Amino acid sequence: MKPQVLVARNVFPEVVERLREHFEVEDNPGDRIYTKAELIERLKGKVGAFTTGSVMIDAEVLDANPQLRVLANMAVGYNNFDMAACTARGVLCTNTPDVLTETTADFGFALMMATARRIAESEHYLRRGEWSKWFYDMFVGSDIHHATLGILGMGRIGQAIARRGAHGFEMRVLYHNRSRLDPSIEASCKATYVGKEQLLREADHLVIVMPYSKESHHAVGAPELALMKPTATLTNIARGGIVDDAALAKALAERRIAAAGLDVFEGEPTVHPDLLKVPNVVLTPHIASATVATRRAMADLAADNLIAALGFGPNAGKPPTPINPEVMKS
Ligand code: 8YV
Repeated sequence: MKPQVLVARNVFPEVVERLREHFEVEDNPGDRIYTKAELIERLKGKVGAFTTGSVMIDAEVLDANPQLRVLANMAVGYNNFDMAACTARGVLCTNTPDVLTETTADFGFALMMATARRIAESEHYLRRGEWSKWFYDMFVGSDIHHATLGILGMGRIGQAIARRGAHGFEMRVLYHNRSRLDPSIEASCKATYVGKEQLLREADHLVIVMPYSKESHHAVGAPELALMKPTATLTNIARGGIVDDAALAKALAERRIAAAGLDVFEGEPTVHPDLLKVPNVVLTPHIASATVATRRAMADLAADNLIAALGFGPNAGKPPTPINPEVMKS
């Protein structure tokens, strides 16, 4: 009898088939979003789970399923896992870094550009049939090239955005991070480390790429927005909850900053109603990693992790991208 695993969301059928070579798989082709009670029930008897960012795993879920050994998240972010609870119970967690870095950076840059150059707002105007003549200040925005790019969170994706800005658009790049990067990385990104306050004050375009945690909750709220230039833009491709969406909607409505581009939201897929009312925000439904090739690479890596962590395949016992490898030693 093969070990049982749960594939908690719908994914590429080929990836599910690959999992079936090693496991009894309960999949979710209807893509039902399980309630916590349903998730607990579905996990019964399963030693592993293939999850995405919407599948919340906490101590209650784990305690109801003490047989669970491995959680493979198809995402680089893993704030849907209570890591302390997983590690304390010896549950190995994996994520999908690297494979989505460049794709996500492309999107972050695109969203920043759409925001600065008012692409969505002007398209809506055209579609409404309001375009009747050219005028000199029609949808004037702000330049990207030679402007100051401020990056909050300088991990792999932040660095990839910095490289695009510095080398492609000759931007001045400032960053703030929990820790300062190695000088060789700073040099390759042409990026200068500054304090958070200086970053907020000097950025023409602020891009948020930091991970979400209790500590980063509302890292950008009313006080931080108040430091920004009235001409500045803010782009968030990290996680909902890092920005205080209500405070941002107010700042946008009062034109205290020029515009925002948001791919992630507090409580998504619900979007703060005030954000839907302001014109100077570009809103996208958490699609920064959404290219066919990258989503497939993420699914493949999550499957590789699940297979290897449960002791199968060519890398048996050596999952490629563990989050808490310390549980493998115990
Ligand atoms: C995913 C993401 O689309 O990888 C991440 O952390 O935010 C996105 O790439 C999403 O989380 C699905 O799991």
